Amino acid sequence: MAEDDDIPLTGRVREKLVESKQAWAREGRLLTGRSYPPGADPARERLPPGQTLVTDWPVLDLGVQPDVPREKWRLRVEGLVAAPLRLDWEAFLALPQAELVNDIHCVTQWSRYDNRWQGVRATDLLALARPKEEARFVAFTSYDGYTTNVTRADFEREEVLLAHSWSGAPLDRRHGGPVRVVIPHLYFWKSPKWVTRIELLREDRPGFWEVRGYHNRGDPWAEERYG
Ligand SMILES: Nc1nc2c(c(=O)[nH]1)N[C@H]1C(S)=C(S)[C@@H](COP(=O)(O)O)O[C@H]1N2
Ligand SMILES: [Mo]
Repeated sequence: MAEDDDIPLTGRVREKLVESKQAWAREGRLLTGRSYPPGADPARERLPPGQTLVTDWPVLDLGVQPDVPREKWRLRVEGLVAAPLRLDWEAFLALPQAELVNDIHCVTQWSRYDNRWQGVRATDLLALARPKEEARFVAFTSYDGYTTNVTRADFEREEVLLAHSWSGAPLDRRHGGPVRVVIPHLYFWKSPKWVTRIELLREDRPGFWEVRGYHNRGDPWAEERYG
């Protein structure tokens, strides 16, 4: 499966779920506009506005959790790069490894603190691929056909990881194993599970939720949920 250039969005996506999330986006549901209590210093708050803390870890996707064995898994970094990469599992693990702890904020209003990830930093990956000057945007494609987009500046940050492990164990398939992206400073829909392709682009290319009414950037501190 994994070798194809085109990864079609699976026909089995949960259409109903997608439709209702899209309708929420249209109506601005979940836009709390909530501000912190008087006297609170937003710069010192850990929980972004409108979020609720959870201790479990909800699973959210389009209803298909692709089963990608490590031997078949590939990661490509291409587009506007001087040295396109095509990594298999062994090559990926041979890259410098990092461990990071961060908080997750999902647009559906849950946040989860202190997630411990192991993987490869985006900055290390990009140092190898050497993006060209004109590369300003990044588009991700996953094995389930999911796509999402960020600016190069949002991807090229110290805390952005291509994670293969969580809490010291291989990342569970339900949460995006073998490898998912983790971009902790944006809402979690910007962190693609089962990632296989990273493209550096001159022009922005809105992804699955971005064309369905979600915000293009998704900063939880600014409540950039929709539009
Ligand atoms: N490949 C892929 N990545 C995805 C999604 C998806 O449907 N497919 N859903 C996104 C959304 S909307 C969220 S909130 C998080 C959920 O990650 P989790 O299931 O590990 O909590 O994954 C994001 N990454
Ligand atoms: Mo989400």
